Amino acid sequence: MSESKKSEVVKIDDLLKKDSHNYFLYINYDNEAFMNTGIQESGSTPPFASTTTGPGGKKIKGKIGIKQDIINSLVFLGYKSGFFATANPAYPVDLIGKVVEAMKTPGCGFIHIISPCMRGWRYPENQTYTISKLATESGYFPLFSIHVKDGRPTYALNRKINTDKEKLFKFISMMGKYRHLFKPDKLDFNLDSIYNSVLRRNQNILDLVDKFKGKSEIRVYSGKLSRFPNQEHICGGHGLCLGCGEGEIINQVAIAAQMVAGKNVIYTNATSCLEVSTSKDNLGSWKVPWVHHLFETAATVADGISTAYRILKSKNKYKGDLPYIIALGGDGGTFDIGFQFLKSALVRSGTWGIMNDLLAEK
Ligand SMILES: Cc1ncc(C[n+]2csc(CCOP(=O)(O)OP(=O)(O)O)c2C)c(N)n1
Ligand SMILES: [Mg+2]
Repeated sequence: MSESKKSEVVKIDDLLKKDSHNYFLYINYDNEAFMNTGIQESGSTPPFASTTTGPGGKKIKGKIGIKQDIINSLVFLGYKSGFFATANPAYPVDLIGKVVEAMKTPGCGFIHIISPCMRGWRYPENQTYTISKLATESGYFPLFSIHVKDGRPTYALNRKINTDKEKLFKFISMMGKYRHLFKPDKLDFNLDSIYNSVLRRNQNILDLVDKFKGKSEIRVYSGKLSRFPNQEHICGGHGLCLGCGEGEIINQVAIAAQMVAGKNVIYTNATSCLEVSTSKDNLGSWKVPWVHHLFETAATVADGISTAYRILKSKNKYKGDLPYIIALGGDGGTFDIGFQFLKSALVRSGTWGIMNDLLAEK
C-alpha cells in the first residue's frame, strides 16, 4: 500500500441527517455452512472446516476448496450507486454505522457479516464474542467498505488489517470444526495453508484499497452505543441457539434501521436459522412487516416490493414515505443458491432503478 494513509471518522449522527434513500439492502449473516438443515458445506465454508457433507477425520480433512470472496465479486457490476461492506457483531458501532450508511446510499446495498455458530463451529456458547472478535483481530475476517459511484468502486478499510499467525491459530484451535487438524496429529501443512490463504486474500484486499482509493484509506464509524435506541422491530425471546451470531446481528441491524426509518421497514427473509427461529408455530417474533419465502429468493422478493412501492409513488397511488426494504439471508442463500437472484436485484436497484424515470424517486 502507498504511504499516504489518511483516516477519516464518520459520525453516525451525521449520516442520520442525510435525506437520501436506499432502494434495496441485503444483509448476509455468514455462519459458513447450511446450519438450519444440519451443517452442510456452502461456498463460504473455509478450507479444512468439518461439515456433515465433508467431515474432518482420518481420510477427509474437511472442506477441500476455498472460502469464496463474495464482496469483491459483487462490486464491479457497473452500478450507478451502491454501498458494500463486511461487518462483525463484535464491533457493533462499525456494524450499525454501515447499516445506516447503506440505508442512506441511493441504489443498492450489501453487507457481509460474520456470524459465529456454536453448534456448527463447535465451541461453548459463552465464547461467541471472543471468537467473533478474534476473527477480525487475526485478519481472518477483515473489515472494509466500498462505495460505488458511476460504476467505479472506492475502497476503504475500517480497521487496519493485521494478519497475525498466532491469533489465527488460536481462533482455529478454539473450534471443534478444526479439531482433526490438531488430533491425533498436528497437521502443520493444513494449518499453514489456511494461514497462507488468509495472507493472500488480505493482500488482494490491500491491493484493491490501493488501486481504488477514495478520500481516505481508513474510515472509522463513531457513535455512542448507550445513546442508540433499543430496537422495536423484533421481540426478544427467539428460538435461536444460545450465543448465536444471527441473534446479535439482527438486533444491531434493527437498531440501525430503526434510527434511519422508525418502523417504516419491510424485511424479507430467506429460509435459514434466523427465519425458522423467529417464525415458530403461529407466533412470529416480528413487529414490522416480514416476509418469509424460498431459500434462494430473499433478494428478488425485496427488490420486487421496493419497485412496486416506487412505481405506485410515481403514479401518485401511494402517498406515504417509501419504506426501506431489507433482505436477510444466510451464506447458503447468498453465496450458493441465491447468488444469481442477488446479483440481479443489486443491478436492478443500483443501476436501472436510478436511471429509469418511473422508478427514480423525484
Ligand atoms: C431449493 C431449496 N433447497 C433446499 C432447501 C432446504 N434448505 C432450507 S434452508 C437451507 C440452508 C440454509 O443455510 P444458510 O443460508 O447458510 O442459513 P443458516 O441456516 O446457516 O442460517 C436449506 C438447504 C430449500 N428450502 N429450498
Ligand atoms: Mg449459514
